[in-house]
Amino acid sequence: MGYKIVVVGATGNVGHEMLNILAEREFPVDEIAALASRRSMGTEVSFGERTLKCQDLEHFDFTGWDIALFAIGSDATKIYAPKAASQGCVVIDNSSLYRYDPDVPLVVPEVNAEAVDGYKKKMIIANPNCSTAQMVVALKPLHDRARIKRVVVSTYQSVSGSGKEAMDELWNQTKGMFVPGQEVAPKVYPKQIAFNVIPHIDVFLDDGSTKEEWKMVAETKKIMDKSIKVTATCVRVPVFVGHAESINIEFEDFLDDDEARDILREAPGIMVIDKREDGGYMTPVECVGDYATFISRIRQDSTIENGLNIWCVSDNLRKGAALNAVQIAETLGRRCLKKG
Ligand code: 11C
Repeated sequence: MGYKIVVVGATGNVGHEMLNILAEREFPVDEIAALASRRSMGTEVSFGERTLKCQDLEHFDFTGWDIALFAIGSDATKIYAPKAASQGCVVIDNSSLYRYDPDVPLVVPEVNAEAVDGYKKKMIIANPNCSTAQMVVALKPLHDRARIKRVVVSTYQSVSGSGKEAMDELWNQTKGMFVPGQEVAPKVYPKQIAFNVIPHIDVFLDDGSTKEEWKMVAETKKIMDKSIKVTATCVRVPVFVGHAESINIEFEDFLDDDEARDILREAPGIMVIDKREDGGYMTPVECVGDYATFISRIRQDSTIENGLNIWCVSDNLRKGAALNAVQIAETLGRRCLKKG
């Protein structure tokens, strides 16, 4: 016996990956519904070998459905997540709406799987921001061994994090650079993204940081340990899929790079690719479609007492969004909603 699963936002980048990953991982599905906004009603989406027709989110009755994976914006989530929850369906939400609510668990299963048990308060579990998810997977096993005091992270984030229109903007702007008269002005981003990098993701806050940077701080504390200090600089780069992060970590205890490498090799969800030679590291284009968080360039930071630098790469639509949501559903099934 399996679950009755709903995917909300099935035509988007993340919803599409949710369907793929549920099928790939053979999630025990008895029945599945793909939902989208009214204008996408009837659009066909793939679920393994099957084709599903999108149903209208607005009129969907969640009664009798077990789990809904939400991959729509916060505004629509605010309307439909409480509706699904009140009809008895557990919501796993990819938006930022509930992440900082103390009554909603924020979960990365490799790090805090047990937190899903708190789902009952609101019948909602939040999925973290993509840049946080891959970072905490990398940090957790190191924190368990040597206690992290402070993290300095710089991100190199792909355009798929901003949705399909942003991917089109990068593609069209890149092509347009070579055809006189066909230059494409920035629309999704405030500046040209083709052949450029933009140190600005999400809105600016009063202290000069951006919301994306704030999310990395607040979410790491909620998922891992509120005593960890995090400072982030988040940058958009002209890459379609795959976020990269340069992470500098300061520990309470000494941890050398060889031991860190061994710990990371054994840790769940991580693949270490770290040869100190040309090409002996991971890059975003190589991680696309993979489940792992890849760690490379593990090395001592000799400018502080107990410091390490690492390079962390992951598919932002998978571990950063859809895969993590499906892993939460798997964890919820194992721990709380057993079937059969
Ligand atoms: C980006 N990280 O790359 C964002 C996308 O809070 O879930 C996901 C935003 C979020 O633009």
